[in-house]
Amino acid sequence: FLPNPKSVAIVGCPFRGGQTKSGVEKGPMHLIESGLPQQLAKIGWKVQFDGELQFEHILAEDDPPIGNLKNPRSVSRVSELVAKVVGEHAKNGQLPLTLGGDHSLAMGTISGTLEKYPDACVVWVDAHADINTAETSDSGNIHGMPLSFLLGIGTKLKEFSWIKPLLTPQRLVYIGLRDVDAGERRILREHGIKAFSMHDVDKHGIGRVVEMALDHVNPGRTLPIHMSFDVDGLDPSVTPSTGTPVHGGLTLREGRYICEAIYETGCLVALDIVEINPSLVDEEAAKKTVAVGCSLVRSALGESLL
Ligand code: HAR
Ligand code: MN
Ligand code: MN
Ligand code: MN
Repeated sequence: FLPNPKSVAIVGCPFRGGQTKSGVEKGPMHLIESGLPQQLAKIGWKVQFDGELQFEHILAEDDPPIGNLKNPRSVSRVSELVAKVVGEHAKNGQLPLTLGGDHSLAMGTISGTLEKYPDACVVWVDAHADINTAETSDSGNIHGMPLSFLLGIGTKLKEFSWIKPLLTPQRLVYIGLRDVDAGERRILREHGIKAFSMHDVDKHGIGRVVEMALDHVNPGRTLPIHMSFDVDGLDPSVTPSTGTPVHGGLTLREGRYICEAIYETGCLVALDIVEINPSLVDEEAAKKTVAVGCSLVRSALGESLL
């Protein structure tokens, strides 16, 4: 499925409305300015980047909570636009690389991927399950909920009626989980969704975990893969500049190994890198986190170590 010639379209999404900390909207520009487009060109990709998407005109000026959901109209409109842009790049035969921004954007990116590849599977790398519904979420932050919308779980809201719940539970797999809410555990169990926690990574090693994850969602390695990578899946010592760090995460090598192994399948069709917040901690931490973000993308797009 990898485009040939290799062609990547960078979709910069300066959006923070899925959570409450400011600064995550600056993530995409930091990745760009640290040279990500040039790095991808250097490893053989034709790179299209026409500047970040502009969201100001579609952010709802008046966006009171619906139930406990924060910024629901803005999140919905932004994701709907992202779905269109990602879907168009995919239809053009490009690999959409979405730079966040917070993880609510995945409602858009995965919707866009499924538009072109209805049988795509999703590899979700994260400390969190991001599968709360409006009913189970304590925070009301929609970045903790995108997968419930994509799966069509929970109360349907007319504001999000553009989302086609095309993702099925058996086409989703997680790696890196270690902060899962009680309501999310129930959802994972009820829907039989496969998840590899940090316990599994410690027990089996990352090589075996990625193999088992792919055997579950993509047994013949014949389905397209959308990888959604939240940098908080890595340990905070590796990616400190993120809004909800959780200790005990993936090492840099484990994170890059996941990306390398997904590239090796030849099935990657879309990639998200989200939740880099350069305004948290300090400048050194931001630089480090951005550099790690770039290295994950390079690994997923085939940078070889030898
Ligand atoms: N589970 C919590 C919630 O729903 C925390 C979610 C934190 N989310 C992210 N995305 N950083 O993975 O609010
Ligand atoms: Mn997370
Ligand atoms: Mn928690
Ligand atoms: Mn996430």
